[in-house]
Amino acid sequence: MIFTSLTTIAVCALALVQGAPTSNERSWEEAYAKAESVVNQMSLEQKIGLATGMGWQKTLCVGQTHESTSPYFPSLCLQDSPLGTVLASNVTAGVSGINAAATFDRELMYKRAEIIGTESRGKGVNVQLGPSVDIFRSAVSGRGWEAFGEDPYLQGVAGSEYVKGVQSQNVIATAKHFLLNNQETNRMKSNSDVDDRTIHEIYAWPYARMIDAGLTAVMCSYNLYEDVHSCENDKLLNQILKKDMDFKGFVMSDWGATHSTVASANGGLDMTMPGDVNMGDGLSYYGKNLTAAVERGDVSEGRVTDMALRIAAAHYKVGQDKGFPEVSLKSFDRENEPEVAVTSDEHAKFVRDIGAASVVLLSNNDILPISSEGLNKIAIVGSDAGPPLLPLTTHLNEEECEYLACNDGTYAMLTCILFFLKGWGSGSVDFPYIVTPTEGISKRAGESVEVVHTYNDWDTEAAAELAKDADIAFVFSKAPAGEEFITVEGNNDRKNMTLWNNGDNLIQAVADANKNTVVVIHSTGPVLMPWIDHENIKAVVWPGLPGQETGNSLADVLFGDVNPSGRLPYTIAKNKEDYAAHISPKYNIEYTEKLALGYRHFDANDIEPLFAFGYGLSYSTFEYKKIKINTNRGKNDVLATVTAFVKNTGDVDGAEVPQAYISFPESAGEPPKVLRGFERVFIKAGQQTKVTFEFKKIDLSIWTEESGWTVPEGEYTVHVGSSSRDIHQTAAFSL
Ligand SMILES: *[C@@H]1O[C@H](CO)[C@@H](O)[C@H](O)[C@H]1NC(C)=O
Ligand SMILES: *[C@@H]1O[C@H](CO)[C@@H](O)[C@H](O)[C@H]1NC(C)=O
Ligand SMILES: CC(=O)N[C@H]1CO[C@H](CO)[C@@H](O)[C@@H]1O
Repeated sequence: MIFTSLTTIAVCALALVQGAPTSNERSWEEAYAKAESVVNQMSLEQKIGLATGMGWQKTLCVGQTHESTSPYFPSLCLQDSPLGTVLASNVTAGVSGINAAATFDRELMYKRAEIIGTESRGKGVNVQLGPSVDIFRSAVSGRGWEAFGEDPYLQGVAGSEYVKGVQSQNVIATAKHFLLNNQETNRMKSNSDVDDRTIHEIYAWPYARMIDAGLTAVMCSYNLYEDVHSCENDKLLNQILKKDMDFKGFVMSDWGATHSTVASANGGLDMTMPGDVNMGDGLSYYGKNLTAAVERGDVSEGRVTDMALRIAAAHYKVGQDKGFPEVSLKSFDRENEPEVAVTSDEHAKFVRDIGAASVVLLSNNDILPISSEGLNKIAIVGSDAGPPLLPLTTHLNEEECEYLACNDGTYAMLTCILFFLKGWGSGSVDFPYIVTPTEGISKRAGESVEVVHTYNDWDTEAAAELAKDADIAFVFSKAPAGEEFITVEGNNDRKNMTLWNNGDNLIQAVADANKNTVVVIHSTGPVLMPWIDHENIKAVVWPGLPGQETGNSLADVLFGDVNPSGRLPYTIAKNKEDYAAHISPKYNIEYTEKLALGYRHFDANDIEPLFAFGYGLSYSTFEYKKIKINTNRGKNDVLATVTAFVKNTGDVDGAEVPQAYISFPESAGEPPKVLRGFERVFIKAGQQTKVTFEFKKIDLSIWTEESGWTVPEGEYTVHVGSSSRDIHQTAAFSL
């Protein structure tokens, strides 16, 4: 069964049927007051009902809590994913988290999340299982693409915008996976061995920022820390999350990550998901087991009240207690159920725009944007430019998927349609349609241009033949990855950093044949580029995982309708060995790099990356001037303010992403520099704009075990530039 024209699958222009959000968010005080008035009337069993999932595949949602009838408290529906609503049709398949990060644009990050929130609400989803803020510790980690890259500051900003956007739609956002879940290999049984300072400054940092932004739920992870499972880890949940970071919402387990009754309840777990002891067995560590533990006195009733209060307060805080829609999901084997449509033309337009804004232009030797002058023929090579061979929304069993090769077609999120979650893991959603790169480019090129293509990745001779007399040749390749419970060609974490499907040979063959070769790569993370210095490769384009509008977003940038401004949210190294951290096959995963992760490690060890963190080209040029510092110790928590002027010195309008990196005083023991500010600014050709970076106490602090967050005394340097390796202006101040 091969579906040749997937794009004819209804491009739904759907009326939004869900009502508008009903009420504004409440403060935690107001939310707790409401929660107390209800929870104080509940029996022990009713409180435990809030904390216990009804079981795997027992309801339409991937997780659902029990209702309380008198006093009334609704059953809450929990549903993946960090990029939309899974197991549902008529939803938007937007850009991945890693693309949101690549925009370096707070407004786009917020707007993306607002759409995720609107659609979740429309589907009756109370608890949205995103954002993921797992730090991209290893360049080949399987789920790095769901989150926001290698830098904790960037993760903190992107995570906070996500929380604000989703919660503005009366939906509870869930930050995950707490904590130290940075690889898929052995994720159920490995122990992450990390020192306290590194935990606070790198891995817990984004959570602290999201808590400031009003975060209502956290998901604890599969792995262990200090030889204790995360979901019963007193130090992680009670001490760091709830005490040090003052988290007032609730903690749910990852699916099947609960391993006990008493230790979990006392260790800080507020809700077990999906409820079962083993997924689908109908038993539970909470439910009756928790009632018995309270009756025995092993868990206090006060602790159970705290669980129920945290859950109820989250619900009231986001204002989902009035007019919240009914659940409407396709779910597991009910794909013929009628479903509310929540996608729209407006959402699709946004996906196209943010897709274009997240394209990173890695190199460009005067070939882009494509000029229509003398353009008669375009060649497109590679399966990564074409349609998936499988339908985009159907259940298929594993044999069918393997038979048709799961990694066929353009890589826009996940193209493997497998089992019930059809993608590669719970971080995916169904595509309503997909505009392939070939379609996007052909449409934009217009009828006067001949576009020829081959999707055969293995016949390099045919590819060269096709490319040789084209005015410009695009060669596409990819490197997918995904969640642990599905393995494709032996990968979840990627086994290597090489392109898939013969990519390097294909690129080499096309470049040998055509002197205007443009390479386009869809990847979850860095890949090796042995062909990077080939003289015929005139540009390398890096669009990430852009979702349903992938071809249109790409064409917008290739033809210059959008001036690229995407930036790398991770470092692309020349060699795999250049990275600080690697996937560990051991039980005990030692985070020996400590604070020197990603670009911090490249800086500390003076290693030249292939493409630096924060890097990305524009069709214009920018000049930085007049950096100025004001120190205002103690005022509104802001210790220093830095301003600079950025001028668009080219002849096209475009956005620039000035970034501010801080060097701490020598004595602080920090890596050479760390990101502490960025701003995406749109500047017309010839114009200039002022950018301002404010550094708060937390931005200039380090974590010490003796005194917590501390501002070290001494000289700080601010570096303002357009990437971590392209610093234009520097200034110093003392605190
Ligand atoms: C209570 O938990 C144990 C595992 O510790 C499990 O075997 C048992 O079936 C559970 N009881 C119920 C009623 O779910
Ligand atoms: C890397 O892994 C991919 C995907 O499994 C595979 O296609 C490729 O051949 C591997 N490359 C090397 C050099 O092993
Ligand atoms: C209301 C609406 O447009 N529903 C559509 C949802 O998607 C399915 C296919 O997955 C269509 O058949 C429905 O028409």
